[in-house]
Amino acid sequence: MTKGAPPDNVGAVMADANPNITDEPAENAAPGGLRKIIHIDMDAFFASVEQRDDPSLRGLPLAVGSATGRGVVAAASYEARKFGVRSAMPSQRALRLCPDLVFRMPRFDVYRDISRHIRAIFADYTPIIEPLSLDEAYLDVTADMRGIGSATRIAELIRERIRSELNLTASAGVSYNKFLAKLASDQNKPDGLCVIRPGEGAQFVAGLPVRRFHGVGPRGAEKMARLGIETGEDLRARPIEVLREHFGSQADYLYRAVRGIDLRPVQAHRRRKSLGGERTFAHDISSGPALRETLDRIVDIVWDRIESANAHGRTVTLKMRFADFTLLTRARSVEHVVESKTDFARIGHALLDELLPLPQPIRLMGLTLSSLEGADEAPETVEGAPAANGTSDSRNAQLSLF
Ligand code: DCP
Ligand code: MG
Repeated sequence: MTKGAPPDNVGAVMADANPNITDEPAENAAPGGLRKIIHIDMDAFFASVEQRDDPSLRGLPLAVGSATGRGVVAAASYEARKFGVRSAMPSQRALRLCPDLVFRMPRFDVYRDISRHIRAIFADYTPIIEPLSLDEAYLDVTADMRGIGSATRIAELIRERIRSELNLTASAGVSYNKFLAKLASDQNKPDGLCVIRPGEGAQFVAGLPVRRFHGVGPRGAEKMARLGIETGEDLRARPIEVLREHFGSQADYLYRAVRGIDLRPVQAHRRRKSLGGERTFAHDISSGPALRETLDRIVDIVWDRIESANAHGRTVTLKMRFADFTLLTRARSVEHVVESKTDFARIGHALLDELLPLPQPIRLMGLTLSSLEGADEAPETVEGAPAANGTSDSRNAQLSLF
């Protein structure tokens, strides 16, 4: 990917390069009219569950995760967030920001049970459910199968049931595509609801920082900042060719999204094929101890994800990208499944040890578990937005359900 200086036309509003994309809402229509999509996301999920089950934790800044060594915060209660504590932050840093921070270890079995329960609630309103993780999902409620009358009302009913049946809160976003529904659920967190009505999407997106867009991770946001792109409006001002040059396969998704257009259908019952994570370093590394330590950190994060997804897999793949960008992968499979974090780490280290000493420093390391059985449905990757698909040819916008 090109880092490069911002192009000459920074700030200029360019004409749409793709004549097939006009504007929302008609471009978002499924055959028969606009879709009605709800995105539901539990509030401070792991932390709220711990506060629910242990009243002494209520009102306190709480982090779920390990406080020791190289532990990271998995979830932070809203009280902790006031101090700047966030998911994925090293616990030691979180403690510096908030010395009174209380830590609890995660209880994945409990989170999984709750996840099953909320999915059962969703299923009372639609069969078209696409979970993104244990605590969030897209629902397509276009069909309104229970005749409730509005997508907003369905979202309210779901939130009320989560509160009464589980004693937890969820936030919901209601809109006419996935991109907007997810932005909306984040808008009034915690315990909030936000509706983006047909015709409002592009304007809503224009004022938001790009890091809030699903598919734009921290690295993507940094890259955009280097190009002078901070908000949806900035992004919209860039022609498709420029986005393609800098953001490759993500360009078309971004180009549409920033216009409030997202054609991706809600996909029920997708299955993961693999689960992993990777890390790019600020400085290339090559020494054995540094490589091993890095691998341990990746194992910590990836194994959490594997547990969250209840995934069981047989193949571990180590990936390294060298300073000159050449890629090397090494994989090993076990006969049954990789049973534990210790096994996962052991195989990862064995793969690494076989490659030492490295011919040159590396800039990225990743570890993946694949040949999965029984994993939860696939979430979209955090960094790479999924390709848009589906078609839209109907201008019969059906606005009433909002
Ligand atoms: N999680 C994790 N590691 C991360 C991010 C999240 O283990 N880097 C876990 C803990 C979270 C849960 O996944 O509780 C859900 O993630 P969310 O991003 O939805 O965050 P929360 O539900 O904690 O907070 P919010 O109210 O912002 O949704
Ligand atoms: Mg959440």
